[in-house]
Amino acid sequence: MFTNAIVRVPGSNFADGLTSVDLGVPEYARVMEQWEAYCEALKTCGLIVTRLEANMEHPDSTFVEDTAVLTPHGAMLTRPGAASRLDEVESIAETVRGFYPMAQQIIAPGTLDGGDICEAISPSMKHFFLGLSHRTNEEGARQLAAHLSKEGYTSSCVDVRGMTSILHLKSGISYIGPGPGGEETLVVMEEMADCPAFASYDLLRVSAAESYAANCVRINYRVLVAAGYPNFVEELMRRGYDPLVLDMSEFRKMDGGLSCLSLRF
Ligand code: CIR
Repeated sequence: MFTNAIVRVPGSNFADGLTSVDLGVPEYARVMEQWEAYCEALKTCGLIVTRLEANMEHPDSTFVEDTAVLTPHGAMLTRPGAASRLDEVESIAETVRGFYPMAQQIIAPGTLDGGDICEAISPSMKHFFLGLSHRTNEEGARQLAAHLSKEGYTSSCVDVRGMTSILHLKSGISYIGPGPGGEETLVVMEEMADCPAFASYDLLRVSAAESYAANCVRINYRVLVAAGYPNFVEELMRRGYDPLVLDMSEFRKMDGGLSCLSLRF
């Protein structure tokens, strides 16, 4: 069960952040509307939400997930792979250390974005998938794996560098935990569904047409899902999950998804 979340208010220069997609310029009023709805959803899931002020020096800094990896045992501050995002970590470190005084940090030449780290933790599962991407390198993954191993977690790398349609590992997969029948469920986009690393999981395949929906977030008894993907929502419900649908159109324009807007712990 999660009890807390850290979020950061999007700055009015949000549209100046990095993007690889051509979906238009985010409209700030709608960004804020969608972001407030997201924060409300976190509260609906039972979380206490710590809200950080907008950081105008870093337009991507509302994507707080990329700056830390938090587990029930400890924290690792990251070293983001995009140069423009490196200093975001400094601006969140104090808040993270308030919850995790012993927080560690990825050091150079390692790079790592939290969006590449997919935890699969349940009473019977203590594993992390570490995505190797254009943001997270082998050294970053090695440092995190060593840290997680001390905390009693296993981990394995999944190379997504050849997948041009996704930025991070979690753009393509999400662990949504045990379903009502106890099945360990991994949501996967079609392109990644045959990856041998996922063979022991109960896979919920997301069709190519609904690929963006693969970035969803299980929080306690709910699953946050992006609006506009009815087949995925139907399949989640059929399996006994309780989806909470949120409009993500403005964040998607900047390569953002549901998981990247918060750190949950
Ligand atoms: C970036 O390119 O870094 C941001 N515009 C989007 C980051 C999304 N983060 C995530 O999915 N964890």
